[in-house]
Amino acid sequence: MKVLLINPENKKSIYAYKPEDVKAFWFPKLSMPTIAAYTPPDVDVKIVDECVQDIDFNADVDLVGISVMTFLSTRAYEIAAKFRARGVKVVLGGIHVSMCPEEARQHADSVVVGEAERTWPMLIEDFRRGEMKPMYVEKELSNLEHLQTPRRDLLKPGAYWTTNCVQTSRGCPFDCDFCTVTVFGGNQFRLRPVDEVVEEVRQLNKKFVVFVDDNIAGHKAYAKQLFKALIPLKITWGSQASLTMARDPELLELAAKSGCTGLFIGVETISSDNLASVNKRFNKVDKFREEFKRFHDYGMQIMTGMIFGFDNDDDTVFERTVEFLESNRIELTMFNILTPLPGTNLHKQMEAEGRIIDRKWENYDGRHVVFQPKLMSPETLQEGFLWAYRKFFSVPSVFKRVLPSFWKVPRKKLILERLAVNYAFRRIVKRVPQGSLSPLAKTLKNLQGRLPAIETEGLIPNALSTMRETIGNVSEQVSNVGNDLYVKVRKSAKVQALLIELDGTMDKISASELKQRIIAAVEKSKMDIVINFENLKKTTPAALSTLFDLGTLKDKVNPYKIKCTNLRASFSEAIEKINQSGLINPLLFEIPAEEVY
Ligand code: B12
Ligand code: SF4
Repeated sequence: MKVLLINPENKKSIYAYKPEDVKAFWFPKLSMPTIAAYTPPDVDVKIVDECVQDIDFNADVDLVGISVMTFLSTRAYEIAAKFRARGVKVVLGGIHVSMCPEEARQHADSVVVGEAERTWPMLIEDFRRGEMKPMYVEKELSNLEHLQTPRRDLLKPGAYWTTNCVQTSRGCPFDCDFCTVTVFGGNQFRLRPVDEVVEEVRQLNKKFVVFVDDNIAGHKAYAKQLFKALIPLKITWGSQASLTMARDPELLELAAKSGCTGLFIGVETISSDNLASVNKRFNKVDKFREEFKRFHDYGMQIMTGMIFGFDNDDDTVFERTVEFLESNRIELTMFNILTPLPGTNLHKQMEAEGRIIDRKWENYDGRHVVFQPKLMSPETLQEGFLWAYRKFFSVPSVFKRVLPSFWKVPRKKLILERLAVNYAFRRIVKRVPQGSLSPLAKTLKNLQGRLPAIETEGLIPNALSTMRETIGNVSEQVSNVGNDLYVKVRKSAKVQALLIELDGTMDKISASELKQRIIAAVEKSKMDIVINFENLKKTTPAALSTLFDLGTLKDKVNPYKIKCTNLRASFSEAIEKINQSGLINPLLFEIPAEEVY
């Protein structure tokens, strides 16, 4: 009996990797090598990975198995149809099939739902007897003991950056709304016995290994045990981990000692509101800088996973994110557009909100906008994503990010490798459209920032937040900023207006600068401005009358309006004082927060 296992690739996509890209930084998934390992020994089994090989549709085979990720399902169904037209039976399996089994059934003779270590051998036996069932469902999750070693020998030799891929765990202890890992593997984090992992690594007899886990540090005690056991093997390795790894100094030290040279880390966004909205609160934005530094101090390279398009992302997110990554000297990044993958909470939520605008699975690759974003248009999101990619992999950015770690990296050769991978990414970036930032992005960026506040006399505290503190109801939003004035801006999703969030302290000088910026922003954006005073800690009557001084403000922004929310509730005392001095701006009007949020 002859079985052909196929890993599809959408070669029509401009984002598809070319053989030279695969050779430069790509490694295979273990899906097909694992299925091959569970194929009975008397069966002749071959693997074709379309990333590096062409499929021979006339091949002499009895059964074809295809591994299906969502964005490759269209291609997988195309391949299935070609073999089935010849009368060859086709089995589909993998994550997409497990999430959408009824859809996959339309395109195959049989589908395998869930993990297949137990069901695949059963399917083969049924097939031999001519009794293959239309669906095999694995309801249990195996305990990962005594797994067969994946058949890496069946992968095209020399085609990949590395094929030394080993899995130590399945699943993840977390459950981020956009991710399928926990949906597929259950929220049970399963671990392979350390000695079995070590033995597999030893048998590979290779200097560099990739652990294709979802979160290698998901179980700290296990990870420490594993890293200790790896030390004598004197390998170097890379993997995927959550930022929580940086919070355990012993774990980090053991990772470094065991040879960790780099990690892919799902940072996702630089907004804590975004993280909260997708159940990823364990990423702490205010700790990012310090946590990255801890990895860097051990000479480890960080590849961040960043996602654009969350509900709090507006036109400025692209530039801010790239600047943030550059300032933290992040060596590599994988930008993604938020994608509501089937089976995820995010998908359910977007579906319920009627926000899905594209149902073509080939566009669910993290590079296309398939939903309606909240604070920007789909076009702005698409263009901004492309812009960020190009900017991040531009030559000045590469030098800014990679070279400073020269002194920290234990072996200088690693720096050359890091430059080479950046160069390889540049090749891809140059093949795809260049992208652009929306004109609004610049306006918003110019308006926001930190303005120094010098005055210390006559400051009046925000009555609203004082009251909240007294009753112990301080929202997560209230930040611990210092004395300066912090200005955050975004476009309102509800009305045609720019929303300005003030935080910190506003004195006369910072108020005057803010006013100039507001005038410039109105001229450029042609929109009303709404200023929220809810989180401004302190200000002076003089600062408020400077900001709202009629003579300069009204004429300059006409016909647009400057509106406020939470001004009177926060600073009634200051307003009272201005009233007494007769300086209050009669056109300044307050609107309820619900109108704009
Ligand atoms: C390593 C990895 C990568 C690597 C390498 C990927 C590559 N060469 O394609 C990197 C980091 C580069 C990567 C990139 C991406 N990845 Co990835 N990746 C993984 C990861 C962590 C491990 C894959 C692996 O080797 N698993 C081990 C094998 C043994 O498990 P398995 O694939 O589930 O296979 C089992 C069963 O599913 C089943 N099975 C699978 N196929 C078949 C076929 C048949 C016929 C049968 C019978 C059974 C069967 O049997 C196997 C044994 O039980 C998985 C998560 C995971 N735990 O699987 C994500 C995962 C596969 N990736 C995912 C995604 C989204 C991506 C990206 C699109 C992200 C992005 N936007 O850039 C890219 C695109 C990759 C590409 N091909 O272009 C998603 C897929 C979601 C989906 N619905 O499609 C996953 C599930 C993670 C997630 N966050 O949800 N990825
Ligand atoms: S931490 Fe990473 S792997 Fe785990 S659920 Fe979140 S996104 Fe998925």
